[in-house]
Order: sequence, then structure tokens, then C-alpha cells
Amino acid sequence: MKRRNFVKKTVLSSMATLIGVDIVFGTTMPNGYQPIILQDPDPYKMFNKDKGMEVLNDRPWNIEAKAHLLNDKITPNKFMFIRNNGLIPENLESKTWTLTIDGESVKQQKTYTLADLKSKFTEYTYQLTLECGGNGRSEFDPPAKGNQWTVGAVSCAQWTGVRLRDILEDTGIKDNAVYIGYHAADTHLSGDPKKEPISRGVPMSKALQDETLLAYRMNGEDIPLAHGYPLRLVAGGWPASVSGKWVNRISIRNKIHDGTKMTGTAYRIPCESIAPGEKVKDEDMCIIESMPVKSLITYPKSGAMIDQGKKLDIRGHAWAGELEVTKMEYSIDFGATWKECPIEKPVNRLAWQHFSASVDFPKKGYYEVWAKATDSKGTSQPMILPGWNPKGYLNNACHRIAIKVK
Ligand SMILES: Nc1nc2c(c(=O)[nH]1)N[C@H]1C(S)=C(S)[C@@H](COP(=O)(O)O)O[C@H]1N2
Ligand SMILES: [Mo]
Repeated sequence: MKRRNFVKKTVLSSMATLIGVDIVFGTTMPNGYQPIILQDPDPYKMFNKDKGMEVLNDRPWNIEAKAHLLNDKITPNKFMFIRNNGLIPENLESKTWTLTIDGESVKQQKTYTLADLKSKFTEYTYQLTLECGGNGRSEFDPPAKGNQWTVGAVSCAQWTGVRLRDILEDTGIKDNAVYIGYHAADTHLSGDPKKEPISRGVPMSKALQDETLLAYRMNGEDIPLAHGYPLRLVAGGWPASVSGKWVNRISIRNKIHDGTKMTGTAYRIPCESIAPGEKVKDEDMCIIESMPVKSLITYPKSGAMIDQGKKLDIRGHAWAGELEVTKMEYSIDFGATWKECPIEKPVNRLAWQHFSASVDFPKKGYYEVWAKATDSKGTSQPMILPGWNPKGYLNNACHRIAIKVK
């Protein structure tokens, strides 16, 4: 009894230190109880995510989907991966939110409220594929540091907003403009307000595309906080790191944007392929632009069972960065032979495309279904892991699911 009280006292005082004030009725608190204020937040409730999503990190929050959760043609929030580099901003006010366009190559620096953006410019809606450059990282060997994404760091939601191009036309851009760089309201993990967790961008040619939006709605509603409320840059088909969340400033640069995570090994890969584990000189690293061709079997879930003699209907999505997917194939013999299956046109440029097939299995046993997409330039997904790179980007190897025929 004595010992229990003693333990409780020290626990109590350390809890009080964490809370910042005394726990008034602390001595009557059940032993082992954790005060609500100290309980870990439930990310599923906090972000409205499906329980099947996988939390990879909580500081910062990084959460991924599973292939079978991504079966919807338009990804709903509950199945959308979260990738944060810093801390989600708090107490955001859409009424007082402003976006400033500045930089060496802006003709006239301007600041817009959200109401200005909505009233001055034409609104557009596009479905846009956002895939983290590090999606698939978990398979690289030697392993790459960072979140160990499997296949679920990809989404294709519907984004509504105004064209960045129309805003830049309003401010004017100088002839020497090269790149845009975003700045956002999230904070660095260190708490240092002078440090940005991430500040990336795209060349002018990508910034000026029709589909490059400053979005204020996702799937017809305000953007969920974790995905960039109240304003987000969306540039589909490129590593999703260029799609800045919580954006409050865009700089028009007269050089390649040099913000946080634009240099070194961040979102850059060796310009020429190298051996796994090999060191690369800084000047031999190239910024990732359009994402490579890729596909995902989203139905059925891997491990499904089917009765002999029945056909298995499979479904999934395929995407190819700036390009379109023009051919879709599947294999049930570990890639020895392939059968073509239909692939739909995208609803708009930079949206993922849907495929389906009805698969026949010759007899009882274990099978794998592999899927392979080919883009409009004739490039296909590799069957095995593509080029190793220091940070484990761009793994677009064929997706596979296991099937048992009984
Ligand atoms: N401001 C800000 N924007 C950001 C990030 C971030 O940490 N801060 N992460 C980037 C990265 S690396 C990715 S993959 C996407 C993820 O978008 P999502 O969380 O909406 O899925 O947001 C990008 N935009
Ligand atoms: Mo990312």
C-alpha cells in the first residue's frame, strides 16, 4: 500500500508538471489512469480518417492508405494520405487569410484575400492525382530514410479554385521569371519561426498550366485542415510536395526556387542511374518533375479467395504524371505473359484513369495478379524495383495482389 502511494505521488507530480498546474483531486484518481489532457489524440477522429489507414509518424503526422481503400474513382478525405513535414497550423481564419504574390520577377506585388480570389477570377474544378515522391520507399534496399510508404501515398480528389496563371496575369510577370516557390503557414518541428518545414515550387511552364490551381475546395467542401485549409496550391502529376498546403505567399523567382527541400537529396534523384548505395555528387542530382507511370489494383484486397471456375473481377487506377496511360495489362504468371485490359480516358488531364478485367484462373492454387501500365510515350512500369536513389523516390514497380483459388 505504502509503495503504491509513493509511486502515485511521483507520477502525480510529473503529470502536474506536464499539465502545468496541480491536479486538484489527483489523490483520488484511479491508479494507472491517464488524465484526458495527456491522452494521445486519436488521429482517426482528428482527421476523419478510416480506421484502415496506417499512421507512419505522429510528429509530424504522416498517414497512408492501403491499395484496397483507394477503390473510389474520386478519393474521399477518409482515404486520403497525409504527408506533413512540419506542424499543422492552428487557429486558421479563412476570413482574414491572404495570399501575397511577390519575388524578384513579379511586376507588381499584390495581396489577395480569399474573397478577392473568388470574386476576381474564374473558378475551375479538376480531379488531380497527387502522389508523394516517396511513395513505395519501403521497398528500397539499402533502405532510404524517411516515412516508409508502401503504396498508399497517392490520391485523386476533386480540387476547386482559381488558376495560378490568372493570378499571375493580374500581377504581371517579368521576362526573366524562371520558377515559382510557395510559402505556407505550417511551422518547423524545431519551433523556430524563421525556419520553413518545406518551401518548394515548379518551373513557370508548370505554374502556367490550365490545371495548376490555387484551390479552396476539395471534393466540393472546404479543404480539410490536414490537406491545406483554407488555400492550397495543386499541381497534379508532379511529386505532391510541390502542391503547397496552407499557402499564403507565392514568389515568382528569377532562378530555380531555393526554398527548404529544393536542394541536396530532397526530392532530387541522380540525373543518371547509379548502383544501389552509391554516393552521388550534388551537381549530379536532378529535381524530380513529372511522376512516372504507375498503377494500383484497388479491388479485390490482396489475399482474396475465389472458388474454382469463377472469374475474378479486378479494378484499379493508373496514372502517368504529365502523360496519359495508353495501355493496361495484367499477368497471373509472375510476369511471364500479359493480357491487355481496357483503360478509361481520364476525366481531365492529370487525373488517374480506371481499369478493370475479368480474370480466369486455370486451376486451384495460389496466384498473384500483377498490373502494368504503359504511358503515351511507350514507357511501362518495371516489374521489379526501379533505379535506386538516396531518398528512395519514384518506386513505380508493378503492383501485385495475392489470390487463392479453392
Ligand atoms: N505547407 C506544406 N505543404 C505541403 C507539405 C508540407 O509539409 N507543408 N507536404 C508536401 C508533401 S511532401 C506532400 S506528399 C503533399 C501531401 O499532401 P496531402 O497531405 O494533402 O496528401 O503535400 C505537400 N505540401
Ligand atoms: Mo511528399
